[in-house]
Amino acid sequence: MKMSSTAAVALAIGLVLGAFSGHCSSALEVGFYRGKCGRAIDVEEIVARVVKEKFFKNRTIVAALIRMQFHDCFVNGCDASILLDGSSTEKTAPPNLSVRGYDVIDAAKTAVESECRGVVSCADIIAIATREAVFWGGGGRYEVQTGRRDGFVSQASDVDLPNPSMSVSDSVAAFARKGLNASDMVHLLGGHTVGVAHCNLFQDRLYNFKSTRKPDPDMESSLLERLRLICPENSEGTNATNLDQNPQSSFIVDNSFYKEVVAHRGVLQIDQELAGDPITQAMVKTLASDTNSFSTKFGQAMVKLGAVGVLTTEKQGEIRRSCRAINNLGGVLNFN
Ligand code: HEM
Ligand SMILES: *[C@@H]1O[C@H](CO)[C@@H](O)[C@H](O)[C@H]1NC(C)=O
Ligand SMILES: *[C@@H]1O[C@H](CO)[C@@H](O)[C@H](O)[C@H]1NC(C)=O
Ligand SMILES: *[C@@H]1O[C@H](CO)[C@@H](O)[C@H](O)[C@H]1NC(C)=O
Ligand SMILES: CC(=O)N[C@H]1CO[C@H](CO)[C@@H](O)[C@@H]1O
Repeated sequence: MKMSSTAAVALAIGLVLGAFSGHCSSALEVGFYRGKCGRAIDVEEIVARVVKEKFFKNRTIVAALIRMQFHDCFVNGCDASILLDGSSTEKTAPPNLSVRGYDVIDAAKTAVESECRGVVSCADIIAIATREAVFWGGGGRYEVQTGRRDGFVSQASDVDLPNPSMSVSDSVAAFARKGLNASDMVHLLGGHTVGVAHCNLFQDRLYNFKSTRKPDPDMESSLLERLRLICPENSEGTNATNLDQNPQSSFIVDNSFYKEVVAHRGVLQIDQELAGDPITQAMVKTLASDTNSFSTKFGQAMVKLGAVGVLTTEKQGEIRRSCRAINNLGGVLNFN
């Protein structure tokens, strides 16, 4: 076979680039920690044990971890910046409101460090722990990618999460800025099949929707009645209710969320609009009627979310000793 000289040059460049990127190991992969802590130690298994134990004490950690991964990845990439303590870090920004599960990550990190010091990032622990939580929540098992490093930056002022009264098209645009398309968004919002929302985040829909002094006409009447009891008018809105209003399924990671919104039983405005907006309506209907495909699609979307803005080189990020602090700011001291 004779090759043109341009093709030969292109091939040579390709080989050099290939070797170079291999050397930097700049991509996530399934099983990144295999062999990195000695042959006998399975990092994912250590995290899995901790999550399982926590789950059997309190199954609300499923929702807590799913939301934590979303908030971490959406702000500044999946770099565990949401875990950093401090007076103006991401976790202090208003939309964090009740992100939970920090204790699960701390426990998993402690367990991992005791068997394999200084190797496993907090960002990867979030991803592995969330995968385990989805599994115990009934959402099936997806292969989780690892190889992230932990970031150095966490600022409340960077937090630009979508809010629940955003339109579907603005929300699609917000996801697109993170490299996630409309179908990823629809699948990820299926995360609202577990967990709770506090009244102050949807109370307008019950009493004064879009300043009409009327409830949202798109909310089914028995749900409206029920939510008005939980969230009295002019109350502070600190009560909470399940995002998935099917009582048989409120804690289960399944397609029930889509069935509920199709039946006008969505709690958040964005959830309800997903069922009616021409951009997302057909996808929502399909997911609502297909009991089996959701877990696969949700897993794939979580993997894609888990790759947003990741740090993979030594220069970009570190392996934190304590997930709550950057190493050179006392992480090592705190941990020892
Ligand atoms: C347009 C995008 C989104 C908006 C506007 C939104 C909004 C919200 C709001 C307002 C709450 C209630 C918070 C509270 O009252 O404490 C919530 C909870 C939750 N969200 Fe989202 N969310 C979005 C996307 C996502 C995505 C992509 C996921 C995961 C893949 C997710 C997972 C969750 C979970 C699991 C909860 C329950 C948390 C718990 O029970 O602790 N959300 N979301
Ligand atoms: C589980 O955790 C949630 C949220 O922190 C809390 O409200 C609930 O009471 C806990 N349930 C149990 C059984 O401990
Ligand atoms: C969105 O991205 C997914 C996964 O990367 C891909 O399979 C799908 O075709 C894309 N959908 C659209 C509507 O672009
Ligand atoms: C919280 O919800 C309960 C019903 O579940 C209701 O009786 C109570 O008034 C609500 N409290 C506040 C402060 O909204
Ligand atoms: C865990 C945590 O830091 N939560 C913060 C979330 O944001 C609110 C409002 O800004 C703070 O009061 C919480 O402390």
